[in-house]
Amino acid sequence: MSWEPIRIGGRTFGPPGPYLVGVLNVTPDSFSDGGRFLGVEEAATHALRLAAEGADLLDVGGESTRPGAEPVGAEKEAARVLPVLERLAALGFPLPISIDTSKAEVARRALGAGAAMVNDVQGLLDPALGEVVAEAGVPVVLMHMRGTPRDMQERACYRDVAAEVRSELEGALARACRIGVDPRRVVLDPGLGFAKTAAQSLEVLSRLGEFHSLGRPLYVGPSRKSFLAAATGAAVEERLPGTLAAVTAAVLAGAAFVRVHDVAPARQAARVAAALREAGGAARPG
Ligand code: PMM
Repeated sequence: MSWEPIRIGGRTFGPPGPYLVGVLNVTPDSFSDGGRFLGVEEAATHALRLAAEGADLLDVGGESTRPGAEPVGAEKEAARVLPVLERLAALGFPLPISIDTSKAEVARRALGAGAAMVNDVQGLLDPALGEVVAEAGVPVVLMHMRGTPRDMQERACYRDVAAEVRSELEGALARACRIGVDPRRVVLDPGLGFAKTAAQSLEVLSRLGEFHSLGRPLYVGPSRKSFLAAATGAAVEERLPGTLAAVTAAVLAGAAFVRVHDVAPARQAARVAAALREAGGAARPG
């Protein structure tokens, strides 16, 4: 669970965490909040609310990654996120911001508009994005998935899901290093719900401790996802309790960052889980 502190936008994020990443989707079609924050003012107001609720970071995305989502072009994606980043900069937004994108052009422009980190659900599959990250010297989240949001669920085929996701993340880290990304700036995410069935996402979360041997801080995004409904059948707007159970499990297993839509309740759950972890009430991850 030990990792070197990582600098994000002038702040230091050291072990053990957990740090709360608030989600701001400026998309018409994200699965749980699509269309809610399309206007720049609504988006900025929501970002300020997430900060006031205790987020440590803000993750801004302009392309939906829900299963089956249609891809959007770089121009359209940039046109959604840049005005929001500019507005947040003008307001003196207090938290570092990551840009959730797999496109080099969007990342480059977002970093120019004040983003301090890149969050790539494709794990730097596109070397051009790797070059942007390496050149800017910013931290990056490499998330595991297979294929694209359009076809990823067809690729949810594993003999040992946790071992294979771990080894593919190791490959993504090596790929990033070859492009020139400093491994000390890399955060790794097993990608709950991406190219995984509900049972596979649950297994990856329950075996998160196995990912510490990668030597990097771990980031997880369970918020409102459909794997939470496997046990309960809860509709997307009813998944907060399930999300908090998953946040608790992730923090007990040593997650450094948890990405959530509902920051205030998740922060309370994460703090209790962290206190339990500290108290030795949980199995210590390896
Ligand atoms: N999940 C979503 C989008 N981006 N990024 C990372 N690193 N990890 C995730 O689990 C993740 C992500 C999908 O959720 P959303 O549509 O609610 O943003």
